[in-house]
Amino acid sequence: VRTQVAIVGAGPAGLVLACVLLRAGISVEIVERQTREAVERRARAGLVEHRVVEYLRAHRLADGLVAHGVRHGWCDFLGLGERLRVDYAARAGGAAHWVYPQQFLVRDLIDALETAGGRPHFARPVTAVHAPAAGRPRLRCPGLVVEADYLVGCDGQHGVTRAALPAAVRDDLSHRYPYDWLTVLAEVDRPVEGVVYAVHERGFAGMMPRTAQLARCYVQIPAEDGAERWPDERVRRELDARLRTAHGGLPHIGRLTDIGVLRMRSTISQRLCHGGVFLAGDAAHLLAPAGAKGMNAAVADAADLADSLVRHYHDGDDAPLAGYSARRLEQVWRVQAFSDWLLGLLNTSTTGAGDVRFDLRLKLEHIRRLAETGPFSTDFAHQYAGAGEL
Ligand code: RFL
Repeated sequence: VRTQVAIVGAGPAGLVLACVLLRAGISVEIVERQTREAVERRARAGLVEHRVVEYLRAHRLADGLVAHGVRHGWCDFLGLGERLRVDYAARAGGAAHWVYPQQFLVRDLIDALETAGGRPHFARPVTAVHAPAAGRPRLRCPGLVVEADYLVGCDGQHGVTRAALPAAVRDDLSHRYPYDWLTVLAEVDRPVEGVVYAVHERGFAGMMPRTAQLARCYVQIPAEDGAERWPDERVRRELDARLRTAHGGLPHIGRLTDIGVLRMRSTISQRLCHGGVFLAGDAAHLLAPAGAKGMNAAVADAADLADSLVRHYHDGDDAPLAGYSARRLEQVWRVQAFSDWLLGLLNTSTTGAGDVRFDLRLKLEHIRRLAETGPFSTDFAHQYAGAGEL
């Protein structure tokens, strides 16, 4: 098959890119390893930034999100017996998150793609990507070879596209944090009203709204600890110990599902293109998983690349495509710096000498400044909510 743009991976990045290009009259082939049912069931992110929602809205890709998502503009920090509310939407000129599970957004995007005439190839793992420095790129999967003007790898951190680019071109920069996060989906007896971050001497714990019956919870654990060392009872005990405060107010946690460990690491490639091949989303950068930035950055990459490709095909202007890597890396590093700072605030240092209460007392001081009005909390609010435009 010959096409203008070939896309590997039908996650948020690949699907947004495919929808925008197809509607602009550019031919697209999108190839996904998993079945449609599997990608529509994969529960991951849930907080969509203000600027991402605005972009999706402007491209008529946010109907489901706006109809069924919930706007969310504050978060609570628990620490040393205090519960401090950070009303970030008020400080960011009304910019807020929308709570909408990633798998619902993915389902909506697949529907939109099909309505626009797209036919995604599901259950076709790409086994090889040919990424020449000059000339047309190609991908191969069972029963199909696609040759394209441009090929975009939206196939995540372990995808084949990033592996097909020369390591010296990507020049990855990586960082390993000295702890991991256990993550579970918890059934709750009523919706979690808002994001809760607990800083605690036993380590961080967090609770994020997802649906009326489900919350995503996180528990800081020692680096390289295995999920098998965390039976339900132990997870429940730690969530209780770290999230309960004298102020109470959190829903009861019922059955736990989808237990996994997030290895806390970041990798950012220093170059996101090579010849006609581009990287977007997790394939280009695995961000520190705090502040709910991964899916949002993935859509932001797709939005930039879609606009750049439209300019190339409609106006013959190649400058936007040539600047994609530099433009996105500037934004991505800004987001990474924010997430890295938030991780430092949330996680308890388990290695340092001295009294853990000293560390907690310091954290509380930062949190108090986030809860007050002033330039510190205003800057946090803008970055956290993703104020402004993509
Ligand atoms: P995705 O979503 O991983 O999609 C990549 C797609 O590529 C397919 N694929 C292939 N297809 C064909 N051939 C191959 N050889 C292929 N190899 C892979 C995969 O099957 C898949 O469908 O990447 P994308 O589009 O870049 O999107 C990135 C986001 O999914 C990711 O950053 C977020 O989920 C991260 N993340 C969160 N981000 C947020 O913005 N807010 C959050 O609240 C948030 N919470 C989370 C998260 C990630 C989590 N996990 C499990 C990693 C919570 C969790 C638990």
